Amino acid sequence: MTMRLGNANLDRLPAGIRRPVYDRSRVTSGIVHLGLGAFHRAHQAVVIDDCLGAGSSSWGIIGASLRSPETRNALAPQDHLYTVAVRAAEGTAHRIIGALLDSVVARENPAALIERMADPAIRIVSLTVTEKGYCHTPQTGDLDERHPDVVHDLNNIDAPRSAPGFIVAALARRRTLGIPPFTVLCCDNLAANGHTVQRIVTQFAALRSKDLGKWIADTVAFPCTMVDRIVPETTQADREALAAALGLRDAWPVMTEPFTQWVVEDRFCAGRPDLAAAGIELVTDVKPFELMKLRLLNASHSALAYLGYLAGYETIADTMQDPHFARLAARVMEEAAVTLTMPAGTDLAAYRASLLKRFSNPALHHRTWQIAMDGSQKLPQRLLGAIQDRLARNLPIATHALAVAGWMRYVSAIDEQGRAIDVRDPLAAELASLAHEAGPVAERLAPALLGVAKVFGPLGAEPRLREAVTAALGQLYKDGARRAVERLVSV
Ligand code: CS2
Repeated sequence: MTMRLGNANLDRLPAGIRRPVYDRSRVTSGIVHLGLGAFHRAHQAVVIDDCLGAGSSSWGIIGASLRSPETRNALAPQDHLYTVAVRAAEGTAHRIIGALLDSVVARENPAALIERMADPAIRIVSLTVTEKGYCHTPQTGDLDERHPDVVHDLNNIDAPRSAPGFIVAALARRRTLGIPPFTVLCCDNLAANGHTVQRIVTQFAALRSKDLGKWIADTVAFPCTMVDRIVPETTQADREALAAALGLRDAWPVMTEPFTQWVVEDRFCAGRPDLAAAGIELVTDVKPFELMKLRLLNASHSALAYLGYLAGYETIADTMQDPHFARLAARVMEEAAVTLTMPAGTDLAAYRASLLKRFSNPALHHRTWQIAMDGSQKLPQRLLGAIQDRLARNLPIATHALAVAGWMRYVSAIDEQGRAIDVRDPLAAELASLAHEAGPVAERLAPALLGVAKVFGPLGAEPRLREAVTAALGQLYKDGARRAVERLVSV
């Protein structure tokens, strides 16, 4: 049986494989990361690995999974080392990351996580808990005070479940002990992510005590960030291919693309690693980067995911092989582009072209189903903001409307062949029941779903949106996604 990756056998790796260039035993922890998924491990942890290599040795990462023990169970027996496989058409490059020093599972021992977060050595708490992990209303960006995890956490302040619950518990502990606060660094695709998380956390804290809410608002930094790297879920086949390449077994490697970008607002309250040394863009205003990414990359990604799934495509790369769908992605970007002010130094045409190329990467097996997940949390910042801005200028919204209609058809949970769709979304049950009541009739289903205020807010009542989405959904029911996309891009 192949030996397991670990500190003791790094020197057995084939010569071409990058590995930590620093002495891991001398690295101390400075960051607690909540949400130890593949994205964090392929993105921020790689940057921190570079920082450690460049001498910032007090910024190692303690990773926390909020619920599942799977990642910890996979990584602990291999000294928290893991492989990042960077895949391109030309081949795969492997790199072993050493930045993750330890991991905890919050569900098993919430007190242990709070204690780690309250440790004065920890100066940053970063997060990738996905959009739904913030217990907020995506439409407004406010804490959802009736969210079951929020209710739970307010009743169990020392044994929370949610990310905001842990942050508030740890900050409260630090305040009591006279330890200065850490920076909260959100790395999820939320609109104005730092500001949004600041609002959520201070609202949560104020429900515990006004003073605590004020102390957090006054002393904690919540920088905004734009994060970008495509990281599909790791499969069993990926693990096997990797073992063959490494000669060692890695229970949970992560698969990604060559491109990576992290733009960070340079506002930290307790120091930070030398991110510039790792090539990270530190800026005073992340907004133009964030809007560019959400409205160009994520919007077209979601459009490809819903409509591609309905058309029977398994992955984004498969979907992009269909020239009509490749044009659909370009069209979404064209519609969104006029709503953007591009960041200084970024060329719109080159950015768009690079997205189309990244989506077409044949070496990435990025499932349309994976991206289709949690649409109720993603639509506002990806599609609805651009729709709102275009309507304000009286511009047509046909492509965005087709994407929204694709989401509607998808969350109705029955595909074009009459088979069930495994819809994963916090609102899945509510959406499916609305769809069931309305039946497969665009004139009924579109207004019913546009009425879901948590997703659409007042925009849902806008007649031009209703009309465009109803027409697009009608097309999807009549002709199917493939024909509807073809027709849209042919005019
Ligand atoms: C994707 C993103 O799953 C999704 O919704 O659109 O995870 C996307 O791959 C990343 O944001 C790319 O940076």
